[in-house]
Amino acid sequence: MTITITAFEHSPDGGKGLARDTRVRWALEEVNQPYEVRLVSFKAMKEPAHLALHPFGQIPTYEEGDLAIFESGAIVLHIAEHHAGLLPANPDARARAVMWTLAALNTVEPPILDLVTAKLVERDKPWAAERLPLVEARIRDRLAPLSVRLGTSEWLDGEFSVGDLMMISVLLRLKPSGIVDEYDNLSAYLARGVARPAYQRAFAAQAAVNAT
Ligand SMILES: N[C@@H](CCC(=O)N[C@@H](CS)C(=O)NCC(=O)O)C(=O)O
Repeated sequence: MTITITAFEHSPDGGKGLARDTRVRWALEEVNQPYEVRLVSFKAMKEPAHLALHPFGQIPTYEEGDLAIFESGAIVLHIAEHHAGLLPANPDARARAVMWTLAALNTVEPPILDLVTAKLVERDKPWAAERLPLVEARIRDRLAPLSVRLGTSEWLDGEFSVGDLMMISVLLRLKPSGIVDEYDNLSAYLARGVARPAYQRAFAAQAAVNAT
């Protein structure tokens, strides 16, 4: 069955790979599944056809046969559950891979999104300069323990898993801020992630869309 995902017709980041279709593309590349992409404009995302797929009018979505789902975490976990390569066989290790996926989305990503909002949406507000250090401090509150837990390991829990894929995807949004580079092991972790051939293919595919 054909897998179809949605992505921005013109990504606001101009193809830096920060839109959330990249993590879905990466998961599909890791498990060697071909996929098609339906590009949507900001206008089309808020129209009935897309809203039927995604009630919040966002990307990414994932369609395969009768299945249509949204939320990048749900999509990536679905891919990991149905194809070998992103979840360990051992049940306890699988549970931990899911745990890291949710930790990336629920614990690490929120303050990072706050920083994006603070820099892009709120930068003209009179209180913006005062708020920024608070937002950055909340990010460091997450990165410091993450760095301790990763230690000298290659990945978060043994073999590379969907948990690493999501954590690295989330941390990549911090690259422009330089904050992640304050933690040598996290910086090296990101470098290992983006060096994976599957990530490279996913990045190139989304960059190609945005180059046109
Ligand atoms: N929690 C959702 C967030 C989806 C999301 O924010 N998508 C962004 C692109 S990365 C979007 O569609 N933004 C346009 C909008 O919200 O109108 C997920 O992980 O899939």
